[in-house]
Amino acid sequence: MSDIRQPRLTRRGFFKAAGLAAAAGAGAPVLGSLTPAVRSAKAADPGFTSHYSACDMCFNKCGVIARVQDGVVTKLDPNPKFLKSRGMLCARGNAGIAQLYDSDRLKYPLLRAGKRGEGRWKRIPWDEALDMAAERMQEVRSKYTPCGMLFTAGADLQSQFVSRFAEVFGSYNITSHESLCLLSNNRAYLDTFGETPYADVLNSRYIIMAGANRFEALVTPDSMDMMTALRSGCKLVVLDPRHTKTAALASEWHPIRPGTDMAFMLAVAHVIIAEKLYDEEWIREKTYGLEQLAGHVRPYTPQWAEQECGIPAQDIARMARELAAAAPAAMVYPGRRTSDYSNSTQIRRSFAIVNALLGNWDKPGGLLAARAVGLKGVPYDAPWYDENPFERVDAGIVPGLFEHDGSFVLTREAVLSAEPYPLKGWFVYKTNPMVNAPDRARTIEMCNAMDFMVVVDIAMSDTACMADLVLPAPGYLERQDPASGLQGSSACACVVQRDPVVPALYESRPVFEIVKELAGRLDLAEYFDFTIEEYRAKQLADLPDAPQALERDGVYYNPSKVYGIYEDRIYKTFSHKIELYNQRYESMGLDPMPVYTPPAAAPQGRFRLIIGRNACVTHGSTNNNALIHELVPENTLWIHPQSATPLGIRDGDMVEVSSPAGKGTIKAEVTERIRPDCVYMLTGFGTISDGLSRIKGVGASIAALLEGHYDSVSGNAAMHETFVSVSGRAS
Ligand SMILES: Nc1nc2c(c(=O)[nH]1)N[C@H]1C(S)=C(S)[C@@H](COP(=O)(O)OP(=O)(O)OC[C@H]3O[C@@H](n4cnc5c(=O)[nH]c(N)nc54)[C@H](O)[C@@H]3O)O[C@H]1N2
Ligand SMILES: Nc1nc2c(c(=O)[nH]1)N[C@H]1C(S)=C(S)[C@@H](COP(=O)(O)OP(=O)(O)OC[C@H]3O[C@@H](n4cnc5c(=O)[nH]c(N)nc54)[C@H](O)[C@@H]3O)O[C@H]1N2
Ligand code: SF4
Ligand SMILES: [Mo]
Repeated sequence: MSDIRQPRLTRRGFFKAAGLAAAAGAGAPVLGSLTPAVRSAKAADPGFTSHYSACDMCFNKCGVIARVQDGVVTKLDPNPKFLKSRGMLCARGNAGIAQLYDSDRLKYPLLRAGKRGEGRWKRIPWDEALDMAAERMQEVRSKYTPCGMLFTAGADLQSQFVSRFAEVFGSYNITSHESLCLLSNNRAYLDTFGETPYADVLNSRYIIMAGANRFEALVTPDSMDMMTALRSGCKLVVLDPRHTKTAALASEWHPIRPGTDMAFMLAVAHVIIAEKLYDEEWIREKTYGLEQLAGHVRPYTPQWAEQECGIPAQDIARMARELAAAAPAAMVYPGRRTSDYSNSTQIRRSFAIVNALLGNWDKPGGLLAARAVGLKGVPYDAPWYDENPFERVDAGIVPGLFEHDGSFVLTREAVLSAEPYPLKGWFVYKTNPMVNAPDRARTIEMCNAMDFMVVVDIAMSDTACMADLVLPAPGYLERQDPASGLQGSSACACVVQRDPVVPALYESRPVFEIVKELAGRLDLAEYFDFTIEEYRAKQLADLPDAPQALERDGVYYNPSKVYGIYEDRIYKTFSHKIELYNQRYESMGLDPMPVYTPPAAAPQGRFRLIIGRNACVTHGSTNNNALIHELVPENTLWIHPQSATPLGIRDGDMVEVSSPAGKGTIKAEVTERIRPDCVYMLTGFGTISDGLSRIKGVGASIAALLEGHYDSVSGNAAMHETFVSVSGRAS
């Protein structure tokens, strides 16, 4: 762990930090033991140590310097040497202390004492908890084969240990949060460029951002680089049914009709091809299928697209020309979350195709290939279990399922139907499907279908409160994590790791230790016969300079090639070129080029429910944080005045929202920042767990309203396919 020199804390700075921590730690034993008198005495002599870490308040992993005073973390600062976040921490990053010292933290293992979900628990010792978990998992394994256990792990540096455990236990039923996130986007780019891209926002001259919100849905370094790019003259066009903060700062905003982005992109491709705005040499050398694409997009004129997406034809044609003039330092931003529609893969293919046509690839200002980080994998050979079924439980339903991530929505259906075989045990680590998967009622049924469900979390999340056994985990400031390679487009290819800044609080234990203990009890100890220290040494074996850099700077940079990576490389596609036309799709019976079908029209009197982020909130995991709660205390239903007025709904009224999946009561926010045919609400409210003291029952749960649609190619959740009705209600 690094102990780096920092300027001495000023009196004012100390009080600010102490106040922050005190606000965060109401009731927490560590801070509680510091009386105000002790605090001011310390202010006169502010001795503290500083420690590098990586923020975990979202997946971005921004570099952090934690101040520790008398064993207490008093402040989190950004690591100025961490280029991926351009030396910044966001509001959630600053609120990390409130997570560490939250009085709602899980403190010891809890065994269900009442009915499932009832919230009655019995404290048990760790040994008993681990013995029982191993025994119950063994029962599932012998009754239903090893594949009868499902393992679900969220975005985390230790999730690889959960996957490793699942595989040696013998189950290939592993799902990640990714099938609720960006898998259809990944599918589309893999099937066009052979890999998923990073966006060189910093050097771009023209960006079309459709269905992404970089000034609220923060992705580093893109969110910061977008500001810099705009100041240096980059043009940003935003297509979004909502007037987001990104739309507000953009050069142009078009409130596109939801579900019609493909119409826009096909028309852009039409103009580029009809006016020969592409580089012929690029097309000839690097791409496959221009002729087929030219024929395909001929009918998709801007005039046609205007009827579909509502953006004027002359604007579409102008944007196509402007994008082409700026190419290759230009892009249709690839976006991330594509949990939009049941044809999301094909929608995102249309984005990828426009980038491919213009050669916005592997050059400054365009989309970039992954850079070499140099971190080594730590392979292992999982044992073979003869009794196992042939495939994952969600296999064979969609053609483009990712073998290692699966589809949460399809897995849930398999659990409920017990087809093709029963799944009766569930190990959940650091992910919260009760809040983040669509159709909460189905997720509750899924929990109820389990013989045994264990959740490892830092808080009594809605998912944890449905479990049989809940195990308390330490947060990122309390644990040692393996090294992780991060990509930050042209900013960096780097490695970070974590060491405990303070010892783990209460009885919390990291999931690495949990699976190691379970492996020991299940005769699988040989697969976990290492420490994290040893694991890291293997990961860093090819990077001799890394340990010293990590110690000195908190981050190691690999000076690997940024541009021109594909100059002497073939593409990992069927044709070994960038695929405008996808032959593999054709052989699988899929459209080799995206074919437009209009989105379903809203039934009379109903609205399309759309989802999206707030810069201060991460999904469902920070809403209950004491500091963030002050900024975002509840969610509201955005509804346009044209829609609200005929329903007699005024700003601030309580309204009832209902869909075929469920209903909720929420405060209306009557605003022109959304199209009249849509309504919007933030995720993570309307929770049911007693353990979330600040937000239980506050606002409405969007997960309870969303229906469980999925993308027909990748199986990714399709969260924009639900129509809701809204009615006024006396407050
Ligand atoms: N503060 C914060 N930052 C985050 C996260 C967080 O939870 N909080 N989460 C992180 C994660 S995991 C991810 S995946 C990314 C997600 O990053 P984004 O994908 O950029 O995030 P969203 O807010 O989901 O943005 C989707 C936008 O699409 C709009 N939209 C809905 N339907 C349509 C449509 O049909 N067409 C178009 N053009 N637009 C549409 C919505 O109004 C919304 O503004 O954010 C990351 N950053
Ligand atoms: N309605 C709606 N649903 C969505 C989205 C949306 O925008 N709207 N976005 C989708 C997207 S893009 C994504 S990526 C997913 C994300 O979905 P999830 O993976 O469920 O993400 P989080 O809500 O961040 O849940 C993280 C869980 O981990 C716990 N946790 C936090 N830190 C720690 C820790 O250090 N250790 C342990 N053991 N637990 C910890 C939290 O308490 C929480 O229960 O949600 C998807 N679902
Ligand atoms: S974007 Fe914010 S919450 Fe996410 S890692 Fe960075 S500082 Fe932490
Ligand atoms: Mo995500």
